[in-house]
Amino acid sequence: MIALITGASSGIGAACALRFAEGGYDLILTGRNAQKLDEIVREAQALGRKVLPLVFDVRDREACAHALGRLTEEWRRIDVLINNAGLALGLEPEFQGDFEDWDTMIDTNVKGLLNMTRFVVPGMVERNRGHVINIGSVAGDAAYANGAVYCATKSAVKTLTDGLRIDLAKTAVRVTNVKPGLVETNFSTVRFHGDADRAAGVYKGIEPLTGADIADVAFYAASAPAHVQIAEVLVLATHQASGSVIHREA
Ligand code: NDP
Ligand code: 8X3
Repeated sequence: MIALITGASSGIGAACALRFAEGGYDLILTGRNAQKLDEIVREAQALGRKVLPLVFDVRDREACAHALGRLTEEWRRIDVLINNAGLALGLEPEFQGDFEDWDTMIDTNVKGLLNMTRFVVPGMVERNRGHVINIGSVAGDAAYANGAVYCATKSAVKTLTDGLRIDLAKTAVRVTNVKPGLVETNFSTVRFHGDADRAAGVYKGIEPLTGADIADVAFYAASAPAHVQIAEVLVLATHQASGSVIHREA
């Protein structure tokens, strides 16, 4: 079995790579940072699996087409696509947000996910076999203060996931939206443009989820019997109740 995981060089994607490797999958791992990706490739190989790293930007449609078009017959039969690559940039009121941050979030979280879906899913339909797992977010359920554009991209992920499930209903291909809450990864450092102290504040006073917690959920969905489709899973830290209700110890 083969899983293709986007954004596998860090956080949730890296954890999914290791979980699926442990579970017996060979892996196609993607990301832009070749060095960080290589570390995960070596960890997954140490678990005895074949791993193919592909370095490209999911926003670049030509690069996606090129990378996937060059797959050998052996690697082409992708069983699970995890559309995980994504990011938030900035935390400002909608009327003051940065245009470039908005473009990057929309191009990555929405159009990048669509690029990968468009290139990988036709093969699944042809084989009448496969599973698309999109990493959405609690942020897609409702807007929270200063996060409207990121929330909108994750709301789009929900709609695109539901739409794909509808369009694939006559096939055996399954579609899942895994929606995490606070997960301690590189996410907040990226959001705050490298400000690690500000990022650490996001996880203060609460035990957040880990990438491994989310990887377990994705693996569970992929391992369900063929007639069971886990459509959507909201996964929160115990002291988080919604995108904006978080209980923190003083
Ligand atoms: P990280 O910053 O740790 O990882 C993000 C991954 O996405 C990296 O591997 C990065 O790789 C990749 N990536 C980003 N942009 C691109 C791009 N243009 N092309 C290819 N790869 C890209 O964050 P997380 O692991 O937390 O985030 C993973 C997903 O989970 C995201 O979609 C995020 O929105 C979602 N999520 C995160 C939550 C959290 O609290 N952490 C909660 C809910 C959802 P590289 O830099 O090598 O390109
Ligand atoms: C990431 C979780 O709550 O920071 O999607 O938006 S949150």
